[in-house]
Amino acid sequence: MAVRARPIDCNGNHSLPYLDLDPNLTYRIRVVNTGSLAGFTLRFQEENLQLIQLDGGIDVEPQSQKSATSAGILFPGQRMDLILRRSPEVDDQAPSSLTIDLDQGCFKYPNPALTPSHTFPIYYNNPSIPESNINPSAPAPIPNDTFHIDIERASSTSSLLASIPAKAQQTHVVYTKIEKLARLSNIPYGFFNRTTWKPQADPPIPLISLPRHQWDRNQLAVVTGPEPEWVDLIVNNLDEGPHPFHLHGHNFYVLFIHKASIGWGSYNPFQDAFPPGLSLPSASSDPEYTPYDLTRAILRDTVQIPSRGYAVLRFRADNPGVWLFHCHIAWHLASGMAMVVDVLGDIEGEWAHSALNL
Ligand SMILES: [Cu+2]
Repeated sequence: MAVRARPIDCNGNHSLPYLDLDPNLTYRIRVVNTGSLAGFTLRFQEENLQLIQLDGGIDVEPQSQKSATSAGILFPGQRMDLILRRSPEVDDQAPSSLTIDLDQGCFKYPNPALTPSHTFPIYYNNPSIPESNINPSAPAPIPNDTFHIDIERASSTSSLLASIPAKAQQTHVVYTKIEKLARLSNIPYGFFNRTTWKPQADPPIPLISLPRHQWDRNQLAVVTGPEPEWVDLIVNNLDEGPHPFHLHGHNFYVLFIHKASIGWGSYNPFQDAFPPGLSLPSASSDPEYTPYDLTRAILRDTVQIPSRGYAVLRFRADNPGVWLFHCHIAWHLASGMAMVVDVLGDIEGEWAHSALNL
């Protein structure tokens, strides 16, 4: 049953939070999306931005556009580091503002109770602004025609990209979806392949100290083997919505992301001659040939995978452990949209004791 909602004003009559900056200083802004559902974009009125790092310390190639004023979309779990400078054309004392726009791509239906944009004042050289003097009404939103940094199109620095091999040593393919099944009382659950994840319960012992054959039926594992190897993980998103997937214990190179305009948009390299969404190459006899543009890859630990699309993630599986790979939308994880990546275990999964000296 639909329940009527009404707009909720979280600020009430209180003063807006504000930034108090010095126009002569350059600031490093570290942004973390700790949200449980939506991505967001930051827009500044009178400042210029430069994106320097993603996902906690991973350097990106400097942008040629020096006068960008907005950056995003930052999805749940993702981080970005920005350099913020006062625009040189602007009067030192002129007030400015920061607007945060919520991405509505994950909202299936219009929500009249949602205020998707919030604007906050920025003051310069005015450290003693009394709270009561701050205008409680929001500054006018910034027009949309500003230069934008699309962080999805950024690439890592060439030194980071130099270590990607032309081919991975192993390839794994998974499919993910939220499903409402009669056998699960029509309650939506997240799936990887045919498994909806729950914490290990039978027996209730951490996976890391349990031989793999004793893991319960709620654990889907990609097993990378006892030696460090380069792994391609191809994640097909069959769902109607996009999902931000996060891997623990490793960063991965995002080699390609595809969103289908028609059909499921899936890629199975064991069946398909070529990845959908990439142009067919001329016949190549080069054993090092790769369909992906490795000079444009981005190293990350959280990737937004579009609905009816896929992502090709390449990483070196060299950090021993049983690592969760999961959607970072809180209720999707809670409903089982997760699996594990078992790194440096032996064939039976007895590795934990020897590799970690447990
Ligand atoms: Cu999700």
